[in-house]
Amino acid sequence: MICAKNLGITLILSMVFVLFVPNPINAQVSSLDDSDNDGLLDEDELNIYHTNPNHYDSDGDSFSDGEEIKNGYSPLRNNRQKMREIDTDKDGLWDDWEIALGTHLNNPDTDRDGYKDGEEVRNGYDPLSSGTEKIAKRIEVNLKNQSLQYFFGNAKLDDFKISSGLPRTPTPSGNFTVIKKRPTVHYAGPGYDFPNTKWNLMFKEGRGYNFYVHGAYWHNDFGKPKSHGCVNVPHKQEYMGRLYDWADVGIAVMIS
Ligand SMILES: [Ca+2]
Ligand SMILES: [Ca+2]
Ligand SMILES: [Ca+2]
Ligand SMILES: [Ca+2]
Repeated sequence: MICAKNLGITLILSMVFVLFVPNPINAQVSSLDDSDNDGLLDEDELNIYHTNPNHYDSDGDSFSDGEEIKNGYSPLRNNRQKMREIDTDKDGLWDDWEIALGTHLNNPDTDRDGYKDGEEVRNGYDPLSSGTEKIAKRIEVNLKNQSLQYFFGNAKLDDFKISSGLPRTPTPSGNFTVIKKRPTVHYAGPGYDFPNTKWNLMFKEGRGYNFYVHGAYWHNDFGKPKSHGCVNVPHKQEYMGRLYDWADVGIAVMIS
């Protein structure tokens, strides 16, 4: 027989249990913790960014890991270096590309098949598995947004503003391929003369005028039409330089 006093204790204990037993929703949330409250989940800090999940500022430069990632800076270097400018494990892939591809920032051979990640991407192989299936590279230009993106399979490696042709000298739209890579070109015509222009990817041959994606050092108006028909990209190693090095003759250039 349960006496009144024991019944009361049992009821209280049951209520306490109902209040504190973890429910399945809370259990799921715990795997999505951001322990140091820097805007990056613990598991992403461990698996993707290789930052400290228990310290909001891994490199001690007073900018939080989350803030640095959001703005393209390395959370592991305290000298305000952009991830697009550094290759931490020297495998031929920039740090932001490694994040886009899901490869390891600090291990040059993510799939341990004896070939460096960068070597695999350069030759069109998957750096995440040792298969021999080829992965396509492509460049996409969006004339309406004045932007360029390029992809290795489904992984978007970059996305930035460009300047396409002015209304009287439009950039052709359609599906092209890289026909030729030229390290430097001298662009000249009525009213313009731009020698030593670096990083030129030709995608269409015309009568006396060829169309390229290339660096442009004579303006900084990216995001607005500006050119005589080519696609202008910032004339910097971390923009056009690395796109030029990555691109192969024959890859798709889709302009819409
Ligand atoms: Ca965090
Ligand atoms: Ca920091
Ligand atoms: Ca790398
Ligand atoms: Ca490998």
